[in-house]
Amino acid sequence: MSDAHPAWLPPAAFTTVGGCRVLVHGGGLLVDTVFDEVVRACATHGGQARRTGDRHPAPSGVASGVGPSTPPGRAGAPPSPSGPAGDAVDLILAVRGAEPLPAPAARADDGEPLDDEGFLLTRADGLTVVLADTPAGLLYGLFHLVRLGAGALDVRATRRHRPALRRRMLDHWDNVARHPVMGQVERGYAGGSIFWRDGVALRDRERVRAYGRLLAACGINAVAVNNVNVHATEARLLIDRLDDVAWIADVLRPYGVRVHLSVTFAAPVLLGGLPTADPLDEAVRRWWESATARVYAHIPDFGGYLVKADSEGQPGPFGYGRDHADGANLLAGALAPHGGVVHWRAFVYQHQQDWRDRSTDRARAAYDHFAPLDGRFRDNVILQVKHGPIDFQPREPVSPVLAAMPATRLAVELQVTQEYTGQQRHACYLGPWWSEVLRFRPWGPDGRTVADLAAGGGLVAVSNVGDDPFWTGHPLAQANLYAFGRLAWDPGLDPVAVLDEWIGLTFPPATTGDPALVRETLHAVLDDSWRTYERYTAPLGVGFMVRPGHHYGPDVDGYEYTPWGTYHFADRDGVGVDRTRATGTGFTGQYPPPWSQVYESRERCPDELLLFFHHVPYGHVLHSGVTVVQHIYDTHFAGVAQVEQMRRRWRRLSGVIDPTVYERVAERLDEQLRCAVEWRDQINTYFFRKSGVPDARGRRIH
Ligand code: GCW
Repeated sequence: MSDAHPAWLPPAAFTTVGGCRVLVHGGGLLVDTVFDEVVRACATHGGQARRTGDRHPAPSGVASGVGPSTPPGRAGAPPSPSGPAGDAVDLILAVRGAEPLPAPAARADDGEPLDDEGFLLTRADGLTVVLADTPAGLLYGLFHLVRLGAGALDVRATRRHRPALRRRMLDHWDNVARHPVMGQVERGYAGGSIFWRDGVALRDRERVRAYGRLLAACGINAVAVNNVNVHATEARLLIDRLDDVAWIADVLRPYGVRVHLSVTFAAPVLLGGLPTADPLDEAVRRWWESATARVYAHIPDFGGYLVKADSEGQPGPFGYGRDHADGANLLAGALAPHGGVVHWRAFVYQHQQDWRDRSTDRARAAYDHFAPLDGRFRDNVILQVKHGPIDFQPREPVSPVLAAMPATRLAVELQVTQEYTGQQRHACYLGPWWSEVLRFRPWGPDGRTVADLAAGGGLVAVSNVGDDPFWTGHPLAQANLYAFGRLAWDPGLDPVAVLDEWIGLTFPPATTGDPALVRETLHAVLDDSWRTYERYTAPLGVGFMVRPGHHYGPDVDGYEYTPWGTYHFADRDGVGVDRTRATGTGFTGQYPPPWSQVYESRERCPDELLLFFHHVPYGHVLHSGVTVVQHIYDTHFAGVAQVEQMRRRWRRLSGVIDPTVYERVAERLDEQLRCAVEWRDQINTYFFRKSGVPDARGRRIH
């Protein structure tokens, strides 16, 4: 095993499964994976692993009945019914297929189809049965049992499980060659890349395999292996460095994770020597077709391309006077015969805006570019839309693009890497934020949710993983990666319950000095940490106010006079961006009712988004009953007090959990507090100086 932290798959998480007599039934690569997992768990925890229904010979020594006949720790367990070979079993994991199911599994089978990745969990004849139609379904069933822990043997009701979203994908913003400004991983806060270093492929099989395993265990099934900003070295992955991509695909395949590649729209020029990359040019079309055929010759189950075009300097169809449907359809055409998809990003805006120009609103850009194209995209184009209209701020409304494209497959893009939420130096559990986004109903209470709208495309997130021993720099940021996968599988899950799962797996009771204290402390630190972060940073949805460039820490006017289109317009009277139809940029008109009306109205707009939609006087009274400026002071004092409290609580775990985890988190909480104080003082001082309004409670403002 790699020396990386086991994250949510420590050996102790397999105590129950590994203590059972397990029968795995079925054939194929992913069933081999399931069997390997079970064999390994049983070797650690004293159970037995057997396999049937596999037409390929199993590895020697594990084919039939290994381990003691009565597993340790199970003395006195009720006698179990017989498996097909006459040996007792506690647990069957079986794929329905050509070969007959073991008898108890056959009795549990209701014959209803289970979907590509789904499984059925039931209890029959005193044993637990997982049934799937595909090896992938079985793999997800196994990890579900792991999550259940002891509950895996106490299944009371039959339940079918299937993912709500088909593609659950992580985008790695990993560069192959270290970028002079952005480094090895753009917006990466966990060391280098697990795939690439200084221009070469790392090929660390153990690490990448361990990664695939973690992804499968939380439900993720696709990965894009390089940054959406495709520089010269990365562009070559498509042609002469395909072996590097194929290697990653080979290592991730046993865990059901497919590989995607970010490509540059200019590839035909850059790599093919053509004079143009015009999407309507015949030679360009042929070039993409043959390049894509070569990709599939290397990687038969290749997922497809990911493209950032005409955005922040990346080339795109606009360069040839074409639109984004022309661009996306070109690549989709090349991928279609092979079953691949193109994830085409909707993050297109004018990044060289004149701050004096009040008519351009960055929030409007994605809708203005893409809504008119609805219906023109091929079936295998997935329009990948950032969840908010600006850029992964700790608070934004949901992007109006999601409600504007009924004839287009949509994927929602989240940011697990904490670019704007503390950069993995701050503990900030994002599950509750994503859950709000996924449950949001753009047409009001009776309409569909964002998760429904993404069902045909998927949920995508920018990865927070690097070569750091804890994977994510901040050990508690692992919870974000885990929660992303789980919410992509089931957006209806309660994010605090997901956190609880993560705690149980990552800190198994048997491995800590005081399981109840560990659980309670992690909840106390993380449950509300996103709202805490929101309290001490930019207020009421106005966003940014971060240091330009690296985006860490406060700088209230840092972006105010820049070309990036992220302004707050604070003056002596008030603050916020007027995005109304009546007097502002008209952005509110991009929403369907009721939100177009709710956001338009200062009175009805939710407090937490007030400054995103309105420019209001400092004395404007919020629904909460306090004025805007008093709210700013109150939340900033409260946010810091909460971080102090988080830090105090964490200290109680000293000597109770793994000291390396304890120390790393403790260190980061010190930095979080330092930074939160800086945010509080800069924001409060700024607004006090602008408004001249003193704090009603007389606290110290500088
Ligand atoms: O949030 C911004 C980041 C850029 C990133 C861009 C994008 C990959 O600051 O670093 O570029 O979004 O999403 O394309």
